[in-house]
Amino acid sequence: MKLFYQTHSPYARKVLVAAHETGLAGQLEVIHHETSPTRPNDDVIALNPLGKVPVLIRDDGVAIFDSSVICEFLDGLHAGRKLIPVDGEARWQALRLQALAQGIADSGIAVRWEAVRRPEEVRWPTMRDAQLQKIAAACDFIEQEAELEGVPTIGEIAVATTLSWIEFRDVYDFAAERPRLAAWYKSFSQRPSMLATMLEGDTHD
Ligand SMILES: N[C@@H](CCC(=O)N[C@@H](CS)C(=O)NCC(=O)O)C(=O)O
Repeated sequence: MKLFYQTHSPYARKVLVAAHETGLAGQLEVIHHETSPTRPNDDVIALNPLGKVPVLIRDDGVAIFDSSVICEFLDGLHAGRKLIPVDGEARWQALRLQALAQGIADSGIAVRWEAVRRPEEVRWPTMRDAQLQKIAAACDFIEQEAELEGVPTIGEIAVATTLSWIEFRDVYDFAAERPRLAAWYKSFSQRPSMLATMLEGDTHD
């Protein structure tokens, strides 16, 4: 299988960490692609009309996206412990945590548009601050309510990879005054799956 990836994408890293955690990483040919709404990548658009990575090209040639769908597909390919619990409350907790992490990443990207990516004259600080507020509220929720410890699910993988990007791009200091989240993140970051998939590179608009 081929994975259209980006070395500085939180969503792409989530997929690759999930592949490492499930023992499937060796079956993926990882191909870096730069993407941006302002610089369409025709190779990516040919597979995903939204022009976004990650995209997984299955062995039968069919392209799968987005990151959450790819993770679910990969989770069906192995016989080990499932990253997405098959049923019960654990399933909904994991999927809700993943949704929260996706929302943090989406807001983080919106913050970067207003802070650095848009031409200066069309940046809107009110929107930047509103998106930062969402990130802060989501991090508070995780600090207070999420069950982070224990065997990692797709929820923890999504939170860790999103926070790694928030840290990498210096979007928001999520560790300040959130000791539980900070300690968990530090420990999770030492997992082999995380160490094998460090973020790198610049955004090109
Ligand atoms: N919901 C998607 C988001 C993917 C996404 O936004 N990817 C970014 C890279 S971090 C991208 O390719 N952006 C290009 C664009 O917005 O045109 C997922 O979870 O895979």
